[in-house]
Amino acid sequence: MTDTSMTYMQFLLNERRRSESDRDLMTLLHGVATACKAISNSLKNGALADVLGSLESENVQGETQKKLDVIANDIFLRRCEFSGVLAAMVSEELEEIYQIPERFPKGQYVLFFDPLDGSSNIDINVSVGSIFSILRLPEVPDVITYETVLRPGVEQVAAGYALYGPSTMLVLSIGRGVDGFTLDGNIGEFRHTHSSISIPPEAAEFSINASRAQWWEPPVKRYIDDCVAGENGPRGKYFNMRWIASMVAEVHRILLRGGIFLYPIDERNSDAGGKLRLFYEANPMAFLIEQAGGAASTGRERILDVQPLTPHQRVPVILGSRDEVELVERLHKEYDEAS
Ligand code: P6P
Repeated sequence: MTDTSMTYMQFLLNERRRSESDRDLMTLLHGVATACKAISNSLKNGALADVLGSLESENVQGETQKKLDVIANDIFLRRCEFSGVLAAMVSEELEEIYQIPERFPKGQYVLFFDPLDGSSNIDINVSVGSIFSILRLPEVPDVITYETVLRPGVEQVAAGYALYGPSTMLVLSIGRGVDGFTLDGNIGEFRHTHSSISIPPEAAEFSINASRAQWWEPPVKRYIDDCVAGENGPRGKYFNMRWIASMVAEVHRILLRGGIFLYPIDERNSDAGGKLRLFYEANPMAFLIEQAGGAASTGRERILDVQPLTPHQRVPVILGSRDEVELVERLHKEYDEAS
């Protein structure tokens, strides 16, 4: 039974004592949680505040920025840059690496973040989230370049997300399992509500943008067709489908009740390498999913083993209940060997 009286900070202090975890990492994780609380506060007034709608600008992804994309990005930068533990930050909303201003001390951590994922859902009041990933640099050069931070996801020391839903939650792993915290508005603190989250190995739900079926590779089409065939098909059981178009919400559901999420490479996104970004979507979610006993793959490779080549690199993402992800990987292997 989870002790819900324990706050996020008490949890972090316990973890630091339990495992001699780095004090600086805990400082950074506190800053991230503070940023998420501030973003939650910005979101909750919705149309009552002048924060909805789009700007004229585009981000590095070529996506029209929502006002809240920029607000959330600024919140992460302001709430974390002064911590004294960061070497740099990498944001989905910034083309260049964010160098820590000279007026602040620097540290050995790099924070990657998508400040507001699923932001196309904001104007229709559907759940969105923030995703973060933390890397510890073995040494800190004077100027951090992309070559410094282009490290595989297996080197992450922590990752997590905030889910701005009916309640605001923060889900975190520092490499010793996955825990969930719910924001208590009465005290302005995240409280420990989910201990040692574990994904069921089997699934009865799949998540995919089915409007792209015409462009899928055969192994993906075979897997989805077999799920849709239900009890009378090769899987011999019914599968339900969910698609929220907010990765944080999909991953949260999968962590709590199992399932599989697929954003595969297809004919339309293959030139870009897929849709979802490696550094601040795929890697942190893969870290969490594996820490909870699931699996995360491109279909052909473990996501955490992908060697990054460019800072805003995109990859195919297939993650969730281990048995399902391994089945999709087998279908890709059979297809590739037969091709
Ligand atoms: P589509 C949101 O833009 C996002 O990056 C993920 O959060 C989400 O899973 C996916 O893209 C939705 O993609 O093609 O359905 O709009």
